[in-house]
Amino acid sequence: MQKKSLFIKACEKKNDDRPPVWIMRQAGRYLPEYRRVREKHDFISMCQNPELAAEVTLQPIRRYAMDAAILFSDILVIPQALGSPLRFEENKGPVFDKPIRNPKDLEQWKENEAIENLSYVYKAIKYTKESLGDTPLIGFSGAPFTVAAYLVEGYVQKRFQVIKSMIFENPTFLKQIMDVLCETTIAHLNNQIKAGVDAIQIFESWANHLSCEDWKTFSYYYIEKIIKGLDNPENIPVIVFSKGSHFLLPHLKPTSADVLSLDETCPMLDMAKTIHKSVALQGNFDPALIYASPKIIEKKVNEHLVKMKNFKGYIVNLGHGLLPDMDPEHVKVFVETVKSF
Ligand code: 1CP
Repeated sequence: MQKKSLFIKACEKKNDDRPPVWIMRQAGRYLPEYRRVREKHDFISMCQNPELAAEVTLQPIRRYAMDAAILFSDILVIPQALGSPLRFEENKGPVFDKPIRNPKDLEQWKENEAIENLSYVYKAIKYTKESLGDTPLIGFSGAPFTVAAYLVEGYVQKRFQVIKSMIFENPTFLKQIMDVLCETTIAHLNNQIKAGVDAIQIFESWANHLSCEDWKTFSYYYIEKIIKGLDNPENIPVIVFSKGSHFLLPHLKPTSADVLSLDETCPMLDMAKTIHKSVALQGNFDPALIYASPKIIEKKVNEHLVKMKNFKGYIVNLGHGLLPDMDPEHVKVFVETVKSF
C-alpha cells in the first residue's frame, strides 16, 4: 500500500511531522503561468477543458510543491450543469442572467442531465491524477446556501437582499431550490470520489450572512446531508470551510466533517485545544499576510507553527483564498517556511 501523505495523515489526526500546507485559490490569477493560459481561454472554457483544468491544477504544485493540489473548477458548475446559463464578468465575478426567484424559473433545470453535463470534471480528475504523482488531490463543491446565493441574486452584491428576503418570505421555495442543489452536489461529489480524488472540501463561503438560527436550517443541515450522502468506501477525508461562522463552531463540533477549515477571525489555538480531539483543523493565516515582506511572513508562520506543534491534525492554509495581486515570491516564502519547519 502507498505510504500516506502528510496531508492525509493530518486529516486523520495522525501526523507526527511538520504540518502539511496548501492554499485556497492556489491555482489562479496571481500566477503568471495561469494568466498565460487565461489570455487564450475564458474561465469557463478552462474549467470545461480537462487538459487545461489539469494543467492549471498542476501549476502551483510544480512551482511550490504544496502538500495537496485542489482541482481547478468552480462551485458554480453545478447550477450551470442543471441548466442555468453562467458567465464570468471581469470585475463583477459570476453572473446568472436568469436568476431563480420563483417556481417557474425552475423550469430551466434538467436535473437528470446535470451529472452527464459535468463529465468534464471527472475527466479532469483522471488527467490530473495521472500527472500528480504522490501529491493528494482535493475535489470540492460549494455548500447549497453559498451556491443558491449566487443563483437567486444573479450576481453577488454583498448585501444578499434577494436570498435574505427569501429566507423570511418564502423559505419553502428556497429549500426546494437547495434540495435540488444538495442532491446534485452529492452525486457530483460521489463521481469525484469515483474518479479518484483523495479528499473533498465543501465551501460555505457566505455562511457569515446567516443568523445563528438560519445557519442551522440553511447551512449546517445541508452540509450534514451532503456528508452523510457520500458514497465513500475508502473514507477519504471531508473538509468543511464555513467562512465567518466561528461563533457557530460549538455547533459544528458534532459535524461529520473530518477537518474544519477556519477563517482568520477564529482563534486557532483555542479551537485546537477545545475541539481537536473530535476534528482536525485547517487554516487560518490572514490572507493579507502574503502582502507583508518575506521576513515578516517567515516570522509569523514560524511563531504560529511553534504554537501548533503538538497537534497531529493540523493543516496550514490561509483563512480564505489567494488574491490576483499577490506576489508569487511571497507565496513561495509562505510555503517554504512551513516545509522547512
Ligand atoms: O478570471 C479568472 O481567471 C477566474 C478566477 C477564478 C478562479 C481561479 C474563479 C472565478 N474561480 C476560480 C477557481 C476556483 N474557485 C477554485 C479552484 C481551485 C483553487 O482554489 O485553486 C475553487 C476551489 C473555487 C471555489 C469558489 N468559486 C468559491 C469558494 C471559495 C471562495 O473563494 O470563497 C466561490 C465563492 C466561487 C465563486 C467565484 N468563482 C470565481 C469568482 C470571481 C467567484 C466569486 C467569488 C470571489 O469573488 O471570490
